[in-house]
Amino acid sequence: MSGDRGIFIVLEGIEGSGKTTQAALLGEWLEQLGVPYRLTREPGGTELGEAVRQLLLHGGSMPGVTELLLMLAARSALLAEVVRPALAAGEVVVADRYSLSTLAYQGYGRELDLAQVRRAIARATGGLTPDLTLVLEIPRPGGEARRVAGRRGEDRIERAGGAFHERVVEAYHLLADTEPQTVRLDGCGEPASVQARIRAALSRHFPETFTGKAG
Ligand code: T5A
Repeated sequence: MSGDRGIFIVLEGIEGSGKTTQAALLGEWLEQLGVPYRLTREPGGTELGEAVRQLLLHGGSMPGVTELLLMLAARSALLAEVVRPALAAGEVVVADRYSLSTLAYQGYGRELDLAQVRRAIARATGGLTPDLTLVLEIPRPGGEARRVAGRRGEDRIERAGGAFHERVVEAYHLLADTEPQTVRLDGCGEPASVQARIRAALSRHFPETFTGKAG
């Protein structure tokens, strides 16, 4: 546990892995269960964070370390304004991306010094770690196909190039096996099937909150 009263759950994975879709479905389930919850996304989720998101996804080029610090500036605001108060109130927080993204994209993708990235994350988050991170795994062409099918254009980070994104994919494989409280989940198939896997994982990890409630 994070030391707060609520539960902090993070959905992670490459672009198009289905995080946003699954976060919404998870919200529906929590609603049905009568469990108070909050959905967040990164970068974004606060007024400042949404302004920073515009710069990060639709602004011009910037050094990798600038990108890192902007991601973390948005995160520190989100934690202060939304996540910590929700956890303190006993809510379940479902976050669409968190620190695993920073390790994967800025650490491995941009090839910044990993120890420095970890220190910067710790500084921005005050050491708040998720109770569980679920990495939705799909092959990279699958994520790309979903983006195209959804008629969404590429943002600045999606345009970073094939080698960058291959490093991100490899990073997620590695981090899913090595980071604490992190599990891989098959993100392929119909959204309802993926959601069933997520609910089963939550029931296993948090039996007091979810046991017998999957499905
Ligand atoms: N970033 C972020 C960093 O570099 N460092 C950081 O620290 C952080 C926090 C954020 C970008 O910022 C980077 C990573 C990203 O490049 P974003 O747009 O918020 O950008 O995040 P993306 O992951 O790019 O969002 P996507 O919308 O592309 O991916 P999702 O949320 O994983 O996928 P989702 O649910 O939106 O689905 C995408 C499409 O696929 C369909 C959906 O309907 C949608 O059209 N879909 C499915 N189709 C078939 N089968 C399924 N099971 C499907 N699930 C969804």
